Amino acid sequence: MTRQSPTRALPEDGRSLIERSGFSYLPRFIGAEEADALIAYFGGIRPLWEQRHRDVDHDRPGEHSRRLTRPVYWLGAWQFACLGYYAEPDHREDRCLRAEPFPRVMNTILDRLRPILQSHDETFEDVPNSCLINYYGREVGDGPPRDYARLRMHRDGEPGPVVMFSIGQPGLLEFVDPDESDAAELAVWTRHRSVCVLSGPEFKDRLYHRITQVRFGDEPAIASRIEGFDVRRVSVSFRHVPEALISEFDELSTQSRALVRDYVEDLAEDSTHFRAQLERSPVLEHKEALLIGKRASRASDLENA
Ligand SMILES: O=C(O)CCC(=O)C(=O)O
Repeated sequence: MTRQSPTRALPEDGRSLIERSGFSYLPRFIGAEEADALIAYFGGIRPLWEQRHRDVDHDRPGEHSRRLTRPVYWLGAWQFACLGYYAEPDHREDRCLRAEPFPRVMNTILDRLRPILQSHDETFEDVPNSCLINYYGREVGDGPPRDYARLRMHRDGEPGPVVMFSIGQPGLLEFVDPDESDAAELAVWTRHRSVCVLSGPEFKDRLYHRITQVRFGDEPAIASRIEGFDVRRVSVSFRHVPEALISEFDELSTQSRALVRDYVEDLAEDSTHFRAQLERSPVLEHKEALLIGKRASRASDLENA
């Protein structure tokens, strides 16, 4: 029997509550003051433009690399794109680096969500301990602005419900089954201060999700430390990674440490947490990295002489 291709769903405007089995959309769940505290937090950290792939072979740097569509920052456990994200059941080890804790405002909102998470999956007792902060906006500089306000179709591979906060301009969240059609089976304009919860076989396993556009507007203003980039929406997606699989820097394999070391060095410029992580490098490797750094700066001194 062939399944009928779904017709493209008209987007929900995001002003009203949506409850389906495995999906909740909760408009204005985040209080106005909580939203201000989140915006202040987003403006204080320095997100990274990560590459999807990296080459450890220094003779062919970045050969297969592609930048993510948006700058990101992880809390709890950093899942670097180049290490592959955590996904049950096969992609678990050697990919989650211990990151900074959630700020208090996030924990307060998550505490209020607990009964809703329970109603999604009463067997799942773990609380979210890793979150991805996505900055959507456009690059502004000398040329015409390039809009990066989108996120490719994907599924999140961590076990249990996923929670997503939306701050800023409405983003169009679409759910699709690529085996059936490219048409969205459900589309919602996720508005400022709203929360979505996804769980179960339909919304976590069968359907993929993506952000296809973000509206323009001035309020609320979202400042960021990303150079040459105007942010108009930030989302935070919370997940749970088994605690035993969150590694300190020195517990990652040598290969993984080599792939992410320069990101961790960038993060360490602003973060005592990541400075402490770097200090955990095996002593020889740390000395080697310092030597490479010295050699590189000597080379650039010569070039600039
Ligand atoms: O921006 C959003 O609302 C979706 C975020 C998301 O799908 C993710 O971080 O995995």
